[in-house]
Amino acid sequence: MEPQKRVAAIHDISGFGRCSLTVALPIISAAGVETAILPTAALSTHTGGLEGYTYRDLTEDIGPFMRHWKSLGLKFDAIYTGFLGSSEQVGLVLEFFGLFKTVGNIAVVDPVMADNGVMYSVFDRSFAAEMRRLCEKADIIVPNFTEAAFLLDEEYHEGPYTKEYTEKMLKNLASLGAGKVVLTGVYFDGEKLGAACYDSVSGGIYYAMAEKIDGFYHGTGDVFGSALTGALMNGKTLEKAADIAVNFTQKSIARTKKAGTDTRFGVNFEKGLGDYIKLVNNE
Ligand code: PXL
Repeated sequence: MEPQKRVAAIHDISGFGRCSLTVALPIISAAGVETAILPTAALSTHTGGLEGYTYRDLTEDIGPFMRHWKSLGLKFDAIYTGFLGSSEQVGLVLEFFGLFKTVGNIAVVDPVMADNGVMYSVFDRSFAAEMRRLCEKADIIVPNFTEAAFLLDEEYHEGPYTKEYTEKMLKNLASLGAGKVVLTGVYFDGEKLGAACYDSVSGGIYYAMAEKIDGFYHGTGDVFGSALTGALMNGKTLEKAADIAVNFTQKSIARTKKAGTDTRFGVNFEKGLGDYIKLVNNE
């Protein structure tokens, strides 16, 4: 049996609302991968439309956390980063890369900061330059179209998109430094939505698409990024991992839509974990 893979997941923990670590930990664990978590902040809920959330910044703990892990001789097969609260936290994650990034492992960076053409309420546009610093050092970046535009210092365009625009974005994003780009929220018509993958070494572009469901569901980027990371850690190619992650995310949205749950409460990914486990294990 192959040695178990280990991921370091660096995100906030929002107690309610199914995003960041409350999504990354169960999904990556379900993929059979050991998941070490480095919480960047503790919130009562995420900041996406839920009023009155608490926010405990954990910046001071990040340095001691990583130095302790280093002293234990820990090694990671992937570093997966998401929501970071400040430019200082970006700097600390870059330090984390300095301590734990190797030629053999991968850094998956989701530049969580914006959606639907606007920055999340806790950020302003200048934060995009901070996220760009992290994307430069990543192996794979996983932005949505808003994050992609802001990383490139461009205006956001609403979909539907053209293949030409999507592929130009993929190439411009790769030129920031990450060899591989997975752009989410890609759709060309009202029928399908998914992710576009680009490998700047092979030049290959791949679209992982599923039936489009109308509406905005919170936390889907984190569900997608976590499922992608878990699948990659099981030896799946980027294309196959994107197919698995799109399928898992789309079914989670479909279940949530059927139940009529408040879209701010995140999606029902839990009921899809059984199928996800089978897919990552080729069953
Ligand atoms: O899902 C992205 C995310 C993660 N963490 C926090 C957030 C958001 C998006 O709003 O507010 C705290």
